[in-house]
Amino acid sequence: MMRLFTAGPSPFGRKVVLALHVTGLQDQVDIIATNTAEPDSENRRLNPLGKIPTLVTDEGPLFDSRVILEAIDRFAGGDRLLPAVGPKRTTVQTRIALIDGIMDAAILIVYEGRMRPEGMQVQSVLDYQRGKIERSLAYLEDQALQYNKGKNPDAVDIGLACLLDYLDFRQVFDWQVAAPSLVSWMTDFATSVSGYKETLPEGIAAAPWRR
Ligand SMILES: N[C@@H](CCC(=O)N[C@@H](CS)C(=O)NCC(=O)O)C(=O)O
Repeated sequence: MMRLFTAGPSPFGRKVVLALHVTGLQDQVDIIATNTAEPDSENRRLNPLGKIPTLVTDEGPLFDSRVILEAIDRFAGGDRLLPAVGPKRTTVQTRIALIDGIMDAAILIVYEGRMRPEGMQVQSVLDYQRGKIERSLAYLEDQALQYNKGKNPDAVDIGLACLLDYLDFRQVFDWQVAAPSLVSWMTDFATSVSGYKETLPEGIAAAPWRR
């Protein structure tokens, strides 16, 4: 049995849980609710960065989410979450880097509010991260993405769904205004992909595709 250190609200952790659902491997993993702020945690011993997700496998502790999704793809026989080899794989990896980069910016904004004492947040720091989110959403909007992979999303699709829900969950950025075409993308993803509803962060606001 593998063990996954994660937390319900984590968009990076949710990527892994969704990838396990999509590949049918979810029964092979015990999920361990993890508080990243706890100093003496098993997760910190396994992953000195202390970040989640960490997946403990026969091959050792694996992190981060991008690496874990590549491993899950391999455990599931390959060519499920990423194309096997060649330029298509590199293109997908670049798209994953974009989505993860937007998530990092969103998390830094949330941490500015959570970790700095009240009144010590610096607007220019927040704006710098918001700029990344704004430009990246405009870039995605320009691509007029459509979700048409049914039950078999790739690692980019999984990341994008987790990202948009996280932006809503933490109310970091109104992506529906910045990238209106992603509403139908999200609706098609949510209605096609197994595990979408089960993995929603608890307390996320209602939306038509979350019903
Ligand atoms: N690049 C990492 C990012 C993971 C990450 O930032 N996770 C957050 C929770 S969503 C975390 O562990 N934060 C605590 C910390 O940074 O110490 C990944 O893809 O897994």
